[in-house]
Amino acid sequence: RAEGIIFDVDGTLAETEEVHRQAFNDTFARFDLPWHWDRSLYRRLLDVTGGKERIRAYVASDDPPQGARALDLVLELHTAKTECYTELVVAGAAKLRPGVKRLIAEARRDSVRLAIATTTSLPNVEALLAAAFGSDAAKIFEFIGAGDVVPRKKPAPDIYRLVLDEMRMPTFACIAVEDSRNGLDSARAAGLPTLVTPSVYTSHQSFPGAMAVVPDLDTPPVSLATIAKWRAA
Ligand code: XBP
Ligand code: MG
Repeated sequence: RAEGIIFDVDGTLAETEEVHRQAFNDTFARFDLPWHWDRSLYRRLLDVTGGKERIRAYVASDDPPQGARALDLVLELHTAKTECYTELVVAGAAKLRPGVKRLIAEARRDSVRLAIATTTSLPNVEALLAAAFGSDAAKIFEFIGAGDVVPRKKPAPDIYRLVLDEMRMPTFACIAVEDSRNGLDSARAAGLPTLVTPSVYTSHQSFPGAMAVVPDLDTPPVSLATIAKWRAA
């Protein structure tokens, strides 16, 4: 059976990308940048993980008005975006996806160790966990690998390697849960069997090498026994 489960956050624990998109757009408006990331543009921009990296990639490829000014402001823009995002999440803008709470509860009962590997910034993760789990939030995940703690974000394996190191767990004892091709490639490159629950922004992607792909953790209900069966297959 899996002795450790490492969860991605955005798209996996919760459908957060519409909230990220709103936070980016609200921030652009606050900084008087005449930019608006609509859904189809944002789907393409999600190929680049990390908010700062995403803004830079947008300026480089789309050459938008005031791009040069925005590049000077990336860190400031991103700090403001994080503030905006966490406010929205604390106010309840992102709900856990189906089955997430149930599988986490089962894992905790069975002493399966839990961690997080994400490209999103740590305050974003903490806001989501606080909104979803209340006073339990700090007890659930033994380690949260987030944001800029590694130089190369997903699809590089660095964040998963860091989390495995911190847990002092061998790769074969753990699995990853992801929603995107970038996340899958990252976890696979670190050697982790990976369960994929595609999200609104990734359902068009393909997931070669995934241990299993299911619509969400409740369809059908994914338990520790289900995961053990997939791993043995
Ligand atoms: C999620 C992301 C993140 C968020 C923005 O990828 O790409 O960049 O969209 O977060 P994954 P920040 O689910 O694969 O980890 O703005 O805090 O970087
Ligand atoms: Mg994700």
